[in-house]
Amino acid sequence: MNQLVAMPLWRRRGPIVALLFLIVAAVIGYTLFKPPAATYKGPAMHTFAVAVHANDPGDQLPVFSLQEGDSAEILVLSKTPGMLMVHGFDDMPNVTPDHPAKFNLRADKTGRFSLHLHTNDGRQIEVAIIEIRPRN
Ligand SMILES: [Cu+2]
Repeated sequence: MNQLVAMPLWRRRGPIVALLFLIVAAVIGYTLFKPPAATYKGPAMHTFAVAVHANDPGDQLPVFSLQEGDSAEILVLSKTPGMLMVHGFDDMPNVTPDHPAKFNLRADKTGRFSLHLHTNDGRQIEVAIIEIRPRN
């Protein structure tokens, strides 16, 4: 008599069952212990937009937050003509009521900086705060 026929079904299928068990164990193990999804932590490019308006001391200004190494392009609209400035950064674009400005910034230093408008008639108007945090 054939010995295989005499064996119980689970013994004849032993290698297949073992393989299935290993596959199921691998899937469960991967599901339980898979590493967290990778998150990009490198420099980022940000775009912001703000409208200039005369403000009083104590008024809340918008805060644009960056991390060191990031870049930002800030679209600025103004009814008052003048030159935009952030002390310590190179870009100083002119803005007029007809031509919004794009202020470009590379966050190569950290701290809180004032984006302000030097108006053509000699005033200074605070526009926004740029906050650059150290990269972890
Ligand atoms: Cu200035």
